[in-house]
Amino acid sequence: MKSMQATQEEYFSFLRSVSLLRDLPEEKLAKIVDCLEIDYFDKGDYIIREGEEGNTFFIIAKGEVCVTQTMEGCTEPQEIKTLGVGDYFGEKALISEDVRSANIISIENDTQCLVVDRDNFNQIVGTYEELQAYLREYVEELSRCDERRNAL
Ligand code: WNU
Repeated sequence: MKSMQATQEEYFSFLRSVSLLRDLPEEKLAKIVDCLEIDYFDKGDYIIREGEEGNTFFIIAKGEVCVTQTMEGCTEPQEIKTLGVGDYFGEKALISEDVRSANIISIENDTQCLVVDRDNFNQIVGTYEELQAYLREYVEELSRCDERRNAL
């Protein structure tokens, strides 16, 4: 029977297709492949809960998720965007050393996420200045988006 598990090589070329990782040196990408875990989620599953502590970074390998967030004046968290294959999330809690700032909910069955823990994330991103600078800027932009939404 053919294994359902993708080969290391398939992960390697998938990761190369992720815009964030496009310019990473070969050996760093290989390191991510070595430390990867895969998590599977069904429709409606919470991958991340706003306000909880988090120590992981995710890359979507299959399926779709939606991002929702508490908003002033709303009783229910509001949907702010959807993410699909090749998109990533969870970097903000790691970079700002804060709790999770939004919910991430699987909106398909069999959504698959590649998961990188904080230590590996720091080793990969922390030793690659351009990537670190890019993510820091992006995270600041997200905070501004959060403020703007709540100011409406
Ligand atoms: C947003 N506000 C906040 C997204 C993913 C990656 C990048 C946008 Cl580089 P976390 C919750 C996660 C958070 C982000 C993600 O949700 N997120 C947002 C927003 O407008 N978070 N506060 N949009 S999708 C996205 C840019 O990854 O990281 O660890 O957990 O706080």
